[in-house]
Parts: sequence; C-alpha cells; structure tokens
Amino acid sequence: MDYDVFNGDADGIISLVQLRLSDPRDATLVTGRKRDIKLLDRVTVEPGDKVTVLDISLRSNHADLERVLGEGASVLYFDHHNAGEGLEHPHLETHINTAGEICTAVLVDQYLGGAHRAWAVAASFGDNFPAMAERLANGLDLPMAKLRSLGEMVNYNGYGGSEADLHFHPADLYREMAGFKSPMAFLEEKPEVMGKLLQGYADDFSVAAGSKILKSDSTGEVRVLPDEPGSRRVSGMFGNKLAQENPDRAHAILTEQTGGFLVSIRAPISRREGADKLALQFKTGGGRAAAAGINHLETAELDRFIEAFRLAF
Ligand SMILES: [Mn+2]
Repeated sequence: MDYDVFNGDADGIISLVQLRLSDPRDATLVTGRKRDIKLLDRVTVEPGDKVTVLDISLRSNHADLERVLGEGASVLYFDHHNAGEGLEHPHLETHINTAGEICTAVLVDQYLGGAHRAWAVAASFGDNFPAMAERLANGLDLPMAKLRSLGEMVNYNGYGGSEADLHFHPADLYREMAGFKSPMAFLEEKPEVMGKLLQGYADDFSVAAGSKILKSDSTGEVRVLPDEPGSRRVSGMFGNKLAQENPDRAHAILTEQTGGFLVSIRAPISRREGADKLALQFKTGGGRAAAAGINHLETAELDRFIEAFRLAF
C-alpha cells in the first residue's frame, strides 16, 4: 500500500492535488487538522511501499520517518518547516526549503516545472504568502481574487478543536478538489464546496464579532467566545483580524470549555512582546513573545488572568 501523508491545510492539500495531477496514484490518505503535524506515526508500511509526505516538519516526524524507511519504504518528502538535523537515506528524497515566503506548494510547483501553477497560487494565498502568490502569477491571466478566497477558505477549514469541528475532513476536501486541472475548473464545477466554506466562515465570524467583551481599552481587549465548534474554528483568525485592525492593542481570545477557557494571546503588532510572559504565569501556558496561549484557564482564575493581562500590556 502506498501512502499520501499531508497537512490538512491549504498548502498540504493543494500540494497533493498538484502532485497527483502529474503522477496519479491510488494511495491511502493520512491527514488531519492543521495543528496535527505528527502524521507519520499513523503509517505502517511493507517493503517497497511508496510514501509521499507534504507540509509537515521533518523534525517533528524524524523518528517515524526513520522507522518507515527502516521498514523498507521509499519516501518522497516536500516541506518548508524546520527540519531539525534532517535525515539521509538512500530511499529518501527530500525537497526542503525553509526560506521565507516558500511554502510546500511552491516546492511542488518547482518540482513539476510549474505544471499546475494556478493551484500553487491558491495555496500560497492560503498559507498567507500573498506576495509569493503574486510573483507566481506574474504574466499569467489568473482570477486572483477567486484564488485568494479559495486558499483562505481551505486554510480556514483546517482549524478546529477536533476533526469533528471541521466542515470537511481534510481527506474529503482533498477528494473534492483532486483531479481538477485548475482551481478555476474546480470552482466552476463544484461551487457547493466553496459555498459551504464561505457560509460557515461568515457565520463563525458574525458569532465571534458579537462575542462578550470582558475588558477593552486602548491598550488591550479580552473577549470570550462560546463553547461551540464555530468558536474553535475561527478563534485564531478572529484574533489575528482584531490585531491587524488595532496594531497598538494586545488581544486575548478566550473560548469557553468545560471548567474554564482555552486562551489565545496576541501581543500588539507594533511591539511584538509579552505574550509568552503572560501565558507562563498560568499552569498550562506557553508560546512565543508575539503569540502565546493557555490550554486551560480555570474559571476561578479568570479575574487573575484579566489583571495579569492589564499589567502585561
Ligand atoms: Mn505550509
């Protein structure tokens, strides 16, 4: 059995669409939410199996990649995330480039000599590399607004607290798009797929926009979203949108969960620091200076969090 292992976001799914247009193969699909990046641990192979891996970090999958190669598979690997110390093996072919703006669909586009360029443009928009999308499309007459929307909606589909929260399982969304020579043909022939994602996105955003505000002033805003699939799908994107609209303000998006909240913290865009220090004051907190989170903030700790947020920013 052959395996196609890919991240469940726009870049992962569309990389596979491109590759299988040029090299059709009936493989078992292994994918999940955007955050599920340890995917090779789900793969057990027989000698001679072919495994293709797209858009998940080699560092995070290093041990299982070694195991799969040891079990006798040959592996073709494309990615743009940190590869750690990498790996060399006679049956491993890697196309890894961590340069800014390069996403996996661009690496696949290069590998295929630009054969399915419009798909790579949509994927670049979806992975949040609009400048790269414009460069790839240079000289071609492509419907850029449609490709941007497609990339962004496929990316949105990858977010959720569990696979049950997603509008489409990423393997199903791949199957919807697979085989179409261009994203334009896909959009033309299956408008219901984009229709469902656009509607879901609009609904999720309107719930988020109307969410409860716990604190708001010129230095920061704290919001709480209800315990619903739509909140878990959209909380990250909603927080980014608030941050972009108010670059001098810090933001915390709390999503209700049993006994407390999942917390996502964004430092002000104008000085990207302090998010990690705030998160680390709580047991399940962690992250980076610009963006951090708390996996579970107890309801009883809410007041302490709001006070710590006020002091942090
Ligand atoms: Mn990517």
